[in-house]
Amino acid sequence: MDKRTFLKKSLTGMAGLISYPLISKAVHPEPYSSAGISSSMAGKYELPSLPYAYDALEPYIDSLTMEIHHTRHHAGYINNLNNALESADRDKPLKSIMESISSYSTAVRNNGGGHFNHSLFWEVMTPRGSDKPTGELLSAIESEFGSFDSFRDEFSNAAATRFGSGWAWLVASGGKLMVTSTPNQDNPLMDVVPAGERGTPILGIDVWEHAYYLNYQNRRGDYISAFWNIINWGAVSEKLKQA
Ligand code: MN3
Repeated sequence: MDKRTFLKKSLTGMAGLISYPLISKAVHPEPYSSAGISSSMAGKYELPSLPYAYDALEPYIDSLTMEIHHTRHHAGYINNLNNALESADRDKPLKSIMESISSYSTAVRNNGGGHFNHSLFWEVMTPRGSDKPTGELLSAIESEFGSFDSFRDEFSNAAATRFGSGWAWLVASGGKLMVTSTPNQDNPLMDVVPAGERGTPILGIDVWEHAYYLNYQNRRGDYISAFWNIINWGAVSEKLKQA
């Protein structure tokens, strides 16, 4: 193969790779709120559209990870949740199911948690992340943790030290803020979580390997550091107000 043919082949190969994420670049104009997740008229939960394109969070989270995470993992939890819920529970808001999760099956706990957690996760990220919150949220963080940097360290540490699969959270509870982490797809709304760690999650990071492995492999710490560039502090502030 001469140099020109080689170059041409390489570029064609690259074009194939580059065009792949563009297939599903649809952006949903309407933001949604994880706080108000309900099933549709048909009594089925549906996959919410992302409020940004799959490649919008690059280079911090790559397009292919976002697409697989949304269309396969999140969609899978929703499908399993729809199959696991008894018909009498289909009209209940997801939040109220979370709050009494001890009376549901393990399948509802894992998949209902998966649906709630991922809906929140998409919502608290943005391609236009700022490095810090402002206003009431910043004051609340500073009064609780001493400084924004201390909060950032505590949250990052909770995410880094969660053994195996799970989530780290910033939680509003009784007018206070705290950092917690939960295993699997549990979250701080669930009545199976220790009482002192229960509350309304207002920020969360998914530390399951599927959330970062394609780009970061075993470097969970690098993924956690990158997350701070894409936090939607406006959405987190809104959740604090509603908590
Ligand atoms: Mn996930």
